[in-house]
Amino acid sequence: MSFQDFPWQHWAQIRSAEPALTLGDESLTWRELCQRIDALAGGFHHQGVWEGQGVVLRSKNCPEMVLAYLALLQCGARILPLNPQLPGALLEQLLPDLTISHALTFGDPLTVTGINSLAMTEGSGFQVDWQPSRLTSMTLTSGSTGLPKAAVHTGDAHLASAAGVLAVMSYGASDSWLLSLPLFHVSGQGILWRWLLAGGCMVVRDLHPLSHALQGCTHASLVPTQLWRLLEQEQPLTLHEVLLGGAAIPVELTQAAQEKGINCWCGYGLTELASTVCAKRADGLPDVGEALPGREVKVVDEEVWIRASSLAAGYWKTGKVEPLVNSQGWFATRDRGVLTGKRLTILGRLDNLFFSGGEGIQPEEVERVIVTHPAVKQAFVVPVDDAEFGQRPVAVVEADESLDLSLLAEWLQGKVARFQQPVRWLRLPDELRQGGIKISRVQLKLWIERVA
Ligand code: 4YB
Repeated sequence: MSFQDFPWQHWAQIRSAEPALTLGDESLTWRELCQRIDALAGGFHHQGVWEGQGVVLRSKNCPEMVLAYLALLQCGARILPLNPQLPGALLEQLLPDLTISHALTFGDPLTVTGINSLAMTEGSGFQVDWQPSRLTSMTLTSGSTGLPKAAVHTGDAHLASAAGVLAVMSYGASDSWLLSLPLFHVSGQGILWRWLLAGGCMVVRDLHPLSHALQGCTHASLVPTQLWRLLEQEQPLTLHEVLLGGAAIPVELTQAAQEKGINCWCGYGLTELASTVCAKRADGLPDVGEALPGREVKVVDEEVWIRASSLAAGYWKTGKVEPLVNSQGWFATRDRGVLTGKRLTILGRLDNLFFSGGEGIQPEEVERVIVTHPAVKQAFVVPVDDAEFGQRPVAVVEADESLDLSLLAEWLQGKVARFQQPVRWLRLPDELRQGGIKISRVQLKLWIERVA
């Protein structure tokens, strides 16, 4: 489907009085949504936001952030949604190369020279033309080394991402997708663009507790740990479909969800690809399914390569868009994978592979076994330096308080090779949950070095 106007204007023409967006307790129709966006876009334009400018939107998900994202699109801005928990020192290094002129922040102001603060004031309506090839968003990658990069996507790429997912999952006008993952991550933006493509309903609410936020929602995107926590609660759910992703998805998890009547979809996605690349209905097998329409996947020397209409135009660097495809026109992901027929299985990140006494350890391979323990929700295997072995594996787990970790070490014996057995077991500390959807392995390693 191609839009002639901004998607919300399109839906306001044909579904004017139908519900579009639930913001906390307030419900907006497509017509009301258009009015709110017009006024906000007018306010931003009045404050000097022009087409093509880079604008920081620093917030955790909230109604204002969603309205601001849409209004900035209507101003033709190149939006950089930011995790409010990113440290100021990192932003000072990062932002100068991202050509940012304004920042809208909820919470602490952003003090980086040359960036003007924006306020949520209303003005008389404003819009640029809808141009699907305009660069609309910059999303930071969660690279394992160095500074994050900003993958820049056009509206076309976001809509191509949405179309691929909606070719397999049904989501229509009478469905509500909870904005259950942050807009500063592609998984949150994926929800928003699917909502805009389908003209369904999106729900923006405080996510704690998740079971309350989900009331009345038919769809959600979750990382595996969120679904584990949800399944522990007793509340009945209206949830029909859950799209899982972001990390390895244990089959035990999808089976437990299925028993509670939740249909699970296993997805594999990346920032550069504007979220989901492969997906399948959970079927008790550990693969992530086939490439969705509009994507091609191949494996070269164990590495997953992707070609897709949802691929970012490039990484933004001081006003230029640096291409991210290799000389053969593919995006090489740094993920290790195998194709069985057309179905892809992800083995882990090539960058996570380390050597211990000459033996290669792919941490995700060991983690997959640890999380099959019924008291474990999440596990990480991280290398620590060792004079004799070069590096040795240490396990960091999120597990039931009552679980004695030494029993876990015992339980693992015989389930993985001896060189893969972690030499220490630690509990995941709260300080490493930084508002994002993933725990950073770099931060984990630094933390282990501090506490060891
Ligand atoms: C995986 C993986 C998998 C990613 N097995 N490793 O809309 C969605 O698709 C969605 C729904 C729910 C939760 C998350 C999502 C996402 O978009 C996730 C996108 C993402 O994680 N992007 S990322 O750039 O932060 O990380 C990408 C990396 O994550 C990949 O390169 C893989 O290493 C890993 N990953 N899905 C195993 N199913």
